Amino acid sequence: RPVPVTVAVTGGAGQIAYGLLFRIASGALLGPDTPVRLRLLEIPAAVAALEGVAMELEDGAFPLLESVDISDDPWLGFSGANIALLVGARPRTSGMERSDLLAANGPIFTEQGAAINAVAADDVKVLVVGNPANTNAFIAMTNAPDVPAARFTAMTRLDHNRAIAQLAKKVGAPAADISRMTVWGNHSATQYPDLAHAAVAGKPAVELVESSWVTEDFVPTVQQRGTAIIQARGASSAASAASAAIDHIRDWALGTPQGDWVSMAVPSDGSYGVPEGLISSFPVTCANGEYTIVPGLDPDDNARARIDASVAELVQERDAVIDLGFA
Ligand code: NAX
Repeated sequence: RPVPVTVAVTGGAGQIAYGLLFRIASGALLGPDTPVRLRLLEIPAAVAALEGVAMELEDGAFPLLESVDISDDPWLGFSGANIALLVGARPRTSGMERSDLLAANGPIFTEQGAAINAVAADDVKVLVVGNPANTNAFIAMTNAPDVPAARFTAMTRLDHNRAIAQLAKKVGAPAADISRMTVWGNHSATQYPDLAHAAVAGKPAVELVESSWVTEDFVPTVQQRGTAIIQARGASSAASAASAAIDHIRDWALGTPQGDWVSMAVPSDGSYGVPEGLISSFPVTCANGEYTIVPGLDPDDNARARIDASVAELVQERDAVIDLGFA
């Protein structure tokens, strides 16, 4: 019988987790042969609700689900974790500036980074979903000096999937026909969804759509999609975010298809002029449990300016959390 994988999930009683946990339990994360041990983390006020989620997981009688442990202590919750999904975060409430959000989340990701450093498995892979995701991941990474920095990533896969969906709809092709989509920068409205290298059934996407559609429709629609979902649903994206988190980890662990790539926010190695160590979204390929930033793309002047603007925002966020003493 294969060795079970321990998956820690924070924000276990939240709405993304409610979509995420049942798919993990069903085998969607690591395939139908890998048993899973879930460790769910919450704040004390939400532990009762988390007990309810754990009861429902039990009631699923999932053949692959070996155990479910719940805790409000990161030093227990991340113990032995091979995969850590940092979904819980302090939400932005009305009147809160972005700087307030950084300050509110700093202590959470400082503590969780330290706990991962101390008690997670040696091979731990970390995905931060909770916003501001890139900078929260930066804080966690900085507070985990013994874990290789490359293991700390943030989620732009939902943006990537949204971009694929928009292009697929535009050209009337199934999403499965779209390859080499790219999202650059921050998971925020400054992100740059870039279809310069995207293909539809192997054909360059730029030959199939008008450039005015790209600038006036595609890019703003992807950037504003989160807001559109909130307006329509009265709540932020949850099931689609959960699905994107599954995609991110599955591809990182099991590999990307030949000839395709995905978008992940990862610590920069200096590629594409992104300052080293900044957690920014890049096109990456994955194999053998590791990702590699796709080399040698040549962003045109417009793309360059868009990437630079998003990276400048990330630099500001990084400097703000360093000033606040979180990194
Ligand atoms: P919810 O408010 O439904 O759930 C969050 C849960 O996290 C709550 O139950 C809360 O008690 C818990 N939590 C807060 N602090 C915690 C801590 N220190 N340890 C453990 N648990 C803690 O939010 P949900 O809709 O699930 O969204 C979660 C996060 O994902 C938010 O920050 C949200 O902004 C972010 N998102 C990120 C996306 C991305 O693409 N990167 C897209 C979706 C989503 O907006």
